[in-house]
Amino acid sequence: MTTVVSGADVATELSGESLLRLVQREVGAIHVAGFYPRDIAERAAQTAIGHRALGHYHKKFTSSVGRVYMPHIDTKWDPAQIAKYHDEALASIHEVRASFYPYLCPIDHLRLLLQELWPGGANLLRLRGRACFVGAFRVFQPTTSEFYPHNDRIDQETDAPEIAGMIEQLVANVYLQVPNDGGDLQLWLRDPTEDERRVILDVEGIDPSDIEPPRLTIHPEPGDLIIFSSAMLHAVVPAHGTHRVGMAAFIGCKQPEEPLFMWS
Ligand SMILES: O=C(O)CCC(=O)C(=O)O
Ligand SMILES: [Fe+2]
Repeated sequence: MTTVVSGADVATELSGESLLRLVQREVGAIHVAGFYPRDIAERAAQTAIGHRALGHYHKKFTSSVGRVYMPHIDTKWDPAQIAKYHDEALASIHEVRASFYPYLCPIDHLRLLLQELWPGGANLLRLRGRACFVGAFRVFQPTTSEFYPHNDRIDQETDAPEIAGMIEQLVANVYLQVPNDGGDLQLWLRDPTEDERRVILDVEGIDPSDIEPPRLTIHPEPGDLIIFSSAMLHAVVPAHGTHRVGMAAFIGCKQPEEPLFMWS
């Protein structure tokens, strides 16, 4: 993956051009304010907070953050967990979609837009031919939940042949509920060093006092869409007052003429 970031510019529109610039690392993020209606977003946040499938990430620093349905990172190279992830994937996608009915689920909307805007279109990721889940809700508890500086890369989670040729991994978050106080997204706009990479693989986060201040800090509003490189360092600071709730999807990028791939 390239390391060049020419500035800390943020694109405000989702287009084929802004996506190409993000993948080239010419902009630090795409931030579309009001991507999704605020009232429907806030209702969906309540569904996520009370969801029967709300569980937790498995690593030391991320375990305070709740997520609905199994994310790929929790497959942990374990054949039984990999089988479970793929067995449940499509039913989980359908349940997420149904939970928004009669409205369009924001991650489904994004999936359609990427299909239309990216030169090579966009597909659901399949690994060894099996469909992945996409559309995880993430629930940060007030005050206690945070993500330390980390990065996310599918090539650290699988060696399935479908990921060969990926040049960048993005992550899209649609924010459903964000308190006014805290919950900022921080972006460092650089890849982790080899030492940082080892710490992240071990505990899924670097102590924030061990690195320089972030290059970009964004306070999302409910209904906003933010897309950035998940391969570069990023963090979420604690939120105060209410839960911080979002929906997240990873986006794998090959050459522009190849389709994007989405999963959670
Ligand atoms: O919730 C956010 O703002 C971003 C969380 C994150 O680390 C990610 O989506 O990879
Ligand atoms: Fe992340």
